[in-house]
Amino acid sequence: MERSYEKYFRQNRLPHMWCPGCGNGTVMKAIVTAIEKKGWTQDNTVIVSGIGCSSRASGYMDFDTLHTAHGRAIPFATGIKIANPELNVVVITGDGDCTAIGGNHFIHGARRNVDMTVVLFNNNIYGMTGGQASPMTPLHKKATTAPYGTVDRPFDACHLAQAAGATYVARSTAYHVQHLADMIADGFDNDGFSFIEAVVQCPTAFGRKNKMGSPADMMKWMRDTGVMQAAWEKLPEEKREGKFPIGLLHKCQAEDYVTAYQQVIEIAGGDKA
Ligand SMILES: Cc1ncc(C[n+]2csc(CCOP(=O)(O)OP(=O)(O)O)c2C)c(N)n1
Ligand code: SF4
Ligand SMILES: [Mg+2]
Repeated sequence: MERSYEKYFRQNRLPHMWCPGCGNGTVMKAIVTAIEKKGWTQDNTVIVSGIGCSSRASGYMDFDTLHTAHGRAIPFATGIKIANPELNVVVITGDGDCTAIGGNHFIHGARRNVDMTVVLFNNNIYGMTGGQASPMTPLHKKATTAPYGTVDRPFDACHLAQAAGATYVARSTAYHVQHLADMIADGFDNDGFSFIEAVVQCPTAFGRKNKMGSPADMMKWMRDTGVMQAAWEKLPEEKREGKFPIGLLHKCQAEDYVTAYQQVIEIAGGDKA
């Protein structure tokens, strides 16, 4: 039987503002699928987002939600988690939101290993403001700020998350819907900073400028360029050009920030006594 996810969305906020063919709704649905899979509820889950097309998702989702300032979702989420460690905290962010204006918050959230799951909607561009290049726009791709193609080398946000200390790092795409939901659900299981990059099509601001065809063509591009991690490892260097690995990319154990902070509170309380 087809399962209904309607209850997870604020009907009075629909229809959404995303362009026809935008992949943001697919990633939003994957998050909800993962929440349901883990048995999390609308009362014990908080969704926090920054600013951008992708970050509008928090307004459509019927949980306790916070639509914060551009790039600042992770510090807000950190405060929520510290104030009430029982809550499940999910951050929705864009490639610009997370790695440009929010880049510092991102690396320090990972460094502290705050127990939250960050889902980065990577459409390779600033969608909301009309198509400026982001730090994740691939080399030589066009943007309104790079009409001849960008010469800035892009971040690999997964490498960045791992290097900064994230304890779970994965990537998937809006084409690999079930895989994406599974990667997010596995991130929920990690007691620490979990980071999932969801590659997503933006036919309006990125696809059109780079002649990537219809939204369906962009999904085929994700199908053909996203390579499962096991196959990626066997792929010779010359065949990796233009492609990227998807799946679990990194996992390790480290004490999470709330547990460490709790110990400080106990020590400080002990001093007073
Ligand atoms: C402090 C501040 N600076 C700039 C902006 C303008 N702004 C809004 S969204 C955005 C970029 C969004 O890009 P991204 O995070 O990739 O999200 P997308 O729209 O692509 O989903 C910018 C620069 C803002 N809202 N606030
Ligand atoms: S501009 Fe791009 S990311 Fe924004 S709603 Fe339209 S297709 Fe989606
Ligand atoms: Mg973007």
